[in-house]
Amino acid sequence: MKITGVELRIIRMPLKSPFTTSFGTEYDKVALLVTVHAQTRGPDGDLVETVGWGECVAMEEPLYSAEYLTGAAEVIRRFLLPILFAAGDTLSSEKVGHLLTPVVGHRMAKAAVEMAVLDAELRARGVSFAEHLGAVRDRVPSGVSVGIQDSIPELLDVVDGYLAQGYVRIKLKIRPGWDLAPVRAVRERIGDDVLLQVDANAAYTLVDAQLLRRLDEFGLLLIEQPLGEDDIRQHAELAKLLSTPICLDESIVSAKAAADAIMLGATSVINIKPGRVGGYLEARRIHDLCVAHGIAVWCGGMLETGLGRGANAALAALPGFTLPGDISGSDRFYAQDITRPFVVQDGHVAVPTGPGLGVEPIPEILAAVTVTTEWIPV
Ligand code: NPG
Repeated sequence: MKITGVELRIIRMPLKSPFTTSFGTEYDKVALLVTVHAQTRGPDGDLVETVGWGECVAMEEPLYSAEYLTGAAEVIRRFLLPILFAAGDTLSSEKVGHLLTPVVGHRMAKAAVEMAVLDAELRARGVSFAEHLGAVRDRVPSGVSVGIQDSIPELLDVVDGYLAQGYVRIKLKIRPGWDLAPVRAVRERIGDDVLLQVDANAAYTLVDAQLLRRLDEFGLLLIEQPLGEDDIRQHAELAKLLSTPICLDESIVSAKAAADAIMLGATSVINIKPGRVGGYLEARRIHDLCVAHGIAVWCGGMLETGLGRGANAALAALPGFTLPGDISGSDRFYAQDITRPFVVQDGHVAVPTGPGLGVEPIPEILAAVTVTTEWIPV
């Protein structure tokens, strides 16, 4: 495959309601889309034009991770694309990660570029993401992430609403001052049978171990990323004190980091986010590693548009994804998605079956949310 040009596009989509986590409140989703235009050789040797879409999950500000949106655009434009352009017609999706190794870090930027190349390649071959990655299911259970609310009654109303829509697992965002009381109230309201987990987004330190231990009484599926991104050893210490399983998110930036965290006893469940780990192919490697170690995995979410949501659903259909992911319906965040919407039916989201991502932006809707576009010729 040979890239002939790339478009970088920034879009802004209003959220239906503000989304508050321990690191801030989002009112809009700003996303960077990467469209790769390429040529491949068809089965009879003809040149075939193909287009692939990638979505970069970096947020506007570096609060969840060191990467941020306009920084990712700069890295893609200035450092990543020249490497892929130089590969000429020897490029393939499997080579992208390796070719980009000289650039240190910037995994979200790399993931977006690899996703677009993979999509272009698979569309040309008529193969879906799900089939390529090794999916074994045609639908995946849908969990929902509930942001920090202004009051416990409001939280209970929001949770009731999601359960009525069929979500099979509730994840509550927590932070110091919004932890034991909301979790207790929700557990009492929903009963013991509904899957419930919490996500601290690195808001605590090991000094809070006694407080976090009090979450054990609520029968949580897991506690996600209680401590800092680089606190792997401290997570291992915390794991000895809690009966609630620890699940790492921010700390797992690669298959190597996952291997270290598993061997240190820092995590017994892993949230796999393709953007955070550098792409869907590294995400699959982490899945394989976790299956080998008996570590449960689930697919995280970063408020993706239908593009990333479709790819995440495909990944979550791999056999090791035994827990419901943060793969909600498009209407969890957006009045209108840029692709056909993903809907939750019987608590599940269907895995796209068409070539590549199996979904594409609807031109008028995409145009309406576009802030900037930039064409980068080879
Ligand atoms: O359903 O897409 C979703 C959101 C799930 O809570 C969610 N994501 O920490 O996992 C997280 C959180 C997040 C969102 C993190 C955006 C970073 C950016």
